[in-house]
Amino acid sequence: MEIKKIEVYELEVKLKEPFETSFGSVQYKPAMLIRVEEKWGEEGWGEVAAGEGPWYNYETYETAFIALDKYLIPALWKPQTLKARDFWRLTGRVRGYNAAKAGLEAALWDLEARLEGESLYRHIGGVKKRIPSGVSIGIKRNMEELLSSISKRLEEGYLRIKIKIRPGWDLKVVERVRREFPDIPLQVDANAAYTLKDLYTLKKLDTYNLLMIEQPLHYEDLADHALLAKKLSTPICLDESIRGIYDVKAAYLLGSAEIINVKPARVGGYTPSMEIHDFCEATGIGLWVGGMLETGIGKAHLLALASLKNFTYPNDISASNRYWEKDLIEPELEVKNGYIEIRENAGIGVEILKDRIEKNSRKKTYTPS
Ligand code: OSB
Ligand code: MG
Repeated sequence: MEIKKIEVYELEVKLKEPFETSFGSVQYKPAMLIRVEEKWGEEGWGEVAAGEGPWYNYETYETAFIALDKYLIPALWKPQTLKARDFWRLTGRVRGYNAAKAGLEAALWDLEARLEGESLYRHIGGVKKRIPSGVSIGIKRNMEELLSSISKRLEEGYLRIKIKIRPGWDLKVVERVRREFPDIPLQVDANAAYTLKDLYTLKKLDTYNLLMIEQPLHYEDLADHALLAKKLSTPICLDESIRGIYDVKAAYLLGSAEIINVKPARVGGYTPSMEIHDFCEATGIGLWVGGMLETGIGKAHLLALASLKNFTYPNDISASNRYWEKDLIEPELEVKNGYIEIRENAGIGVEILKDRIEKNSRKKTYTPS
C-alpha cells in the first residue's frame, strides 16, 4: 500500500463510571485515534491506548504523541510501498513507546485488510470469530456496590469476572464474593500492588479457587514472581511485567507465570503479539487478550487478535455499553451468551463514526515528506 495521509486525533472520552485500580482512578480519559489513508482513498483506523499518566506503565498520551510525531510517522514515509508486516522493522530503531507503535501499526493492518477486501481477523490468520468475553471490575466504594456490579455483569452473560484488588481491598472482598458466587470463574488483578512481604495475604488468596492471580508483584520483578509461583497453586498471570517477547522468554525460563495477558498497547502491536502467541503455544503458556479501556476501535482490534488459536482464556474485551454511553463505532459491540462475534466485513469490520470523532477532537495531519 502507498500511504498518502496520516491523521492523529486526540479526544476525551467519558466512562460511564469511574474505573479504579490499585494505581488510580479514571473517568475522563484521553483517547487517541490514528487514521491512515492510501492513495486510492481507502482508510484504516487504529487506537493508541496509553495512560492519562505514567501509572500503569511509563507511557502517556503526551509521550505517545511525541513518539508518533517525531519518529514513528516519519519512518513510514521512507519506503514507497508498505506492508503492515514491515512496520516493526521500519520503526525498530525506536526503543519502547509500544502504545504509540501499536496504534499506528493497527491502522496499517486495518487498511491492508480493507484493501484486500478481507476481514482483519482472517488476514492475520485468526481461526475463530466468536470471542469469549470476560469483564474487569474496578475497586468499588463498598461491598454492596461490588456485589451488585458482579450480578449485573453475570446477567449480561460475561464468562468470567475479574476484580481489582489492592492491600486493604483483598481478602475480605474475595471471601465475600466467593460466598455470594461460589462457582463463577473468578480472577483477581493486583496491578503490581504487593510484595513478597504480603505472602500471608497471597497464600490466603490461593484458597479461593481463582482462575489466576494477575500481576501481584512489582512490574519489573520476574524473579519474585517466580519465587511466588512456587508457593501458590493458583496460576500467576503476568500483565505489566511483559513488555515484549524477551520478557516472555525470561518468564518462561524462570517460571514466573503460567499465563500471560497480551495487550498490543503494552507489547507494541500485532507483530510482537503474534510472536508471543506462537512462543506461548510452543511452550504451553496460557494466553488471553487484555484491554486498556479502549473505545470500540481499539476493542475491534483486540477482537481480531483474540481470534488467534492459542488465546483460550476469556479476554478483557467487553461490550461497548460496558464503558461507553455511546461508542465511536457502529454497530456497537455486543456480548451474546458470553461471546462477541467478529463481523466478516473488511478490516476490523465496523463502521467508524467519523463525524462524531471529527466534532470532538483535535487533529494533526501528516503527508509524505
Ligand atoms: O490491568 O488489565 C489491567 C484497564 C486499564 C489499565 C490496566 C488494566 C485495565 C483493566 C480493564 O483491567 C480492561 C478493559 O476492560 O479494557
Ligand atoms: Mg492487569
